[in-house]
Amino acid sequence: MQKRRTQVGIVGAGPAGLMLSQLLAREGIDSIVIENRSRAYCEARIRAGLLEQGSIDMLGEAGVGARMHKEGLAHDGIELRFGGQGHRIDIKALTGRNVMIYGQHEIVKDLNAARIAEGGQIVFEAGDVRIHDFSSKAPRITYTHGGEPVEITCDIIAGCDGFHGICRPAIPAEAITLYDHPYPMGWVGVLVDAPPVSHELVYSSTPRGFALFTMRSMTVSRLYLQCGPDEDIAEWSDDRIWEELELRLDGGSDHKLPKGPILQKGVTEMRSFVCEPMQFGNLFLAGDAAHIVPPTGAKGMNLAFADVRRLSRAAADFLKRGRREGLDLYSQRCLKRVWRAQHFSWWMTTLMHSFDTYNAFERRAQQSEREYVASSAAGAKTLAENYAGMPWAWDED
Ligand code: RFL
Ligand code: PHB
Repeated sequence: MQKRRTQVGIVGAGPAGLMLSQLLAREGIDSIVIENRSRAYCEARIRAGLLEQGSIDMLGEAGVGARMHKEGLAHDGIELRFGGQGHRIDIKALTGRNVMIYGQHEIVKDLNAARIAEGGQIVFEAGDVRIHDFSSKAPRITYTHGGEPVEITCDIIAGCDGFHGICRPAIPAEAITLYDHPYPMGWVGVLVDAPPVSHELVYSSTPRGFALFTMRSMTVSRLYLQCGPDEDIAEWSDDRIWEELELRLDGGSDHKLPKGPILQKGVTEMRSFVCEPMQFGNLFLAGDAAHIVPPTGAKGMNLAFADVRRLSRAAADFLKRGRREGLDLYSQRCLKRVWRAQHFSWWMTTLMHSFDTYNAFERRAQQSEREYVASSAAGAKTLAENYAGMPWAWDED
């Protein structure tokens, strides 16, 4: 058995794990990231696209913002469409902040490159990853690499291994409360080699269901359609996707949907989930390992970054100065932002999707809420403030 030692053992090389490793390195703290997939797989996984102002700033401060600033698309607003009309929400005018379109897989590439260039340690294609003794002062991670067993001893373990990872299930069930709220729908997502329909994102609510028109660049579109909860992507031919997108753009004359080859397609489930507390002994969960949101509010990766920003500071305070307060209060402090994003994501989802179970009253009340957001400065500002992301000062210690 090969034996290794580090200060922070990080399980998972997604945005949370890689950013944590990068922030810790900036504090002079040593970490090893253990990932069960290959680097190529992680760098090709198409997921999030929208960064809040706080995440944009954080990538810059972490020394990985150069390509994002060059290639990312800064957006000042979004369009909500319903009843055949578009309503622009001017995020910049309402909050003084903006958002950025830059693919999660590009961020993962930038973080991998930066970590590896600085001598950071990331183990890809690790097998049988397990965590042990995390209630003690010397937690361990074991895994196999190239068929060889390896053991890492560390001071703390960061569980950054996503919703389906091994860290959260390792916590004794009686020590945590799980809040789980599935939705009766999913999203079909496609990546298309064609320019976006509009220079800003369009969130469209129609009686046929919701659609989102977003992008990865000015030549590649990312399009989503509300579908049933467990749908098979094989049921969604390219023709069916285009027909549904046209109908749900509900565009009248002001939008013409550009078409092109579909490069990738898949179905995403919709769920709200929180694990409380997000820690046990010397194991700290961050990102999707601790909580997930439906993608309507574009909050998942942004929350993952907020968690690891806090965790990196708390870990530095403990490992450099022996002060444990930040670690002890990690979960409590994270959860204020987590629950704000949970409510906002649930609210955006219920605002814009069609629910088969709604009665006539619920449909009219939902319509009234959409009209309120689009026509009242206070309604629009609430959406804008949450969409751009609450500033760091809002939940600073
Ligand atoms: P990840 O990205 O799931 O990374 C976890 C990593 O852990 C690895 N892993 C393991 N490693 C070792 N051993 C094991 N046993 C392991 N099990 C798993 C995995 O291979 C992976 O590399 O979690 P992380 O880092 O917390 O990041 C979270 C984000 O990925 C997620 O919240 C976002 O993608 C959510 N999301 C969005 N977030 C935004 O902020 N803005 C958006 O615009 C946005 N759009 C989206 C989204 C998610 C979507 N899908 C597909 C769920 C749009 C979609 C369609
Ligand atoms: C994306 O670009 O993939 C995206 C943007 C905004 C969302 C969800 C996904 O709300």
